[in-house]
Amino acid sequence: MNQSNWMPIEPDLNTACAKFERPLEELAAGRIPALVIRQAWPDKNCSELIQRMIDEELLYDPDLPIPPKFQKQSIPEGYYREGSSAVPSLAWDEQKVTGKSRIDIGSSLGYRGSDQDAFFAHSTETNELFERLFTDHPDPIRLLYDSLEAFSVDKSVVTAHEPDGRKYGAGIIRAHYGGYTYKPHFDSVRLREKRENYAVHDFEHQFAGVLVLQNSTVNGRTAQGIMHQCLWQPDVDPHLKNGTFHQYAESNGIANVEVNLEPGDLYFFNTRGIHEVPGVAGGLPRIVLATFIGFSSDRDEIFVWS
Ligand SMILES: O=C(O)CCC(=O)C(=O)O
Ligand SMILES: [Fe+2]
Repeated sequence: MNQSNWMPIEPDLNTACAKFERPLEELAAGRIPALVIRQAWPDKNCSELIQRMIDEELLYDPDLPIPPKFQKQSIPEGYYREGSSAVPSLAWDEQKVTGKSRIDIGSSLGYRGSDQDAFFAHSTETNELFERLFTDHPDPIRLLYDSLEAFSVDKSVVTAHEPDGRKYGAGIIRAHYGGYTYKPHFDSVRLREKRENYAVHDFEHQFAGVLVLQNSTVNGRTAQGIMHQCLWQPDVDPHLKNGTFHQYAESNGIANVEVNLEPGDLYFFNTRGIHEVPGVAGGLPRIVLATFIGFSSDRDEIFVWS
């Protein structure tokens, strides 16, 4: 298949459902790079939510000096690769130099999962915060879950939980400042993090669902995700680790596509596919609502976590 055949399916649910009997199976098999819903959430909702988060001091205003509490909270670029329990505070000095940092509103399994009790306690607080934030306001997490359920045709979408009822964080809001970059990588609780002690480990496929709330722009260029037509295999690993994936892709004729999104656009992709988001150091941070998704053809429920 050449590059031009491997294209995101857009602009809406009906288009995907008219084209494929089961759009999520196409993602699972890597036959399409992404499912996109354009303007799934009105622009006005995006900007109102961001302002509310700044007012509540969940995010900081990039025009003002960075408040000290965010220095402690910020996540270093590339941290997700580690999957260990180390705290990131040492990296702050480096971030002051590069200006690249990330603020998470939510509970990341990749970041916090090494301590299971702490992870679920943190997730409970996150879910309470989101309840409060989205009571009497448009709820982007609901929108994401409902869209995913529609793509699934006949499955139900729930927040991931353990057999004893402990719930994962329902989603995570991430603000990326100063050109924060996701280098070529894949995400998998099964194949990369090997978190066998979590229920989400049991799903065959992992997807991401991401709603863009604000983009970062410099000279008309915006930060956008690039999907490579390459599902992770062990032999790709050295190239991800050594930073030579682009050469590897080039010499193996691996196609890629940039999924160009505006605030309010929602996309779903297979996180086993190698993907990246090169940063753009604009005045405003790129802010997204992000989720991970567990999908198995033979299971009626789809689990969502962050
Ligand atoms: O922000 C995005 O669009 C995707 C980010 C990503 O790849 C990740 O969080 O692992
Ligand atoms: Fe990713």
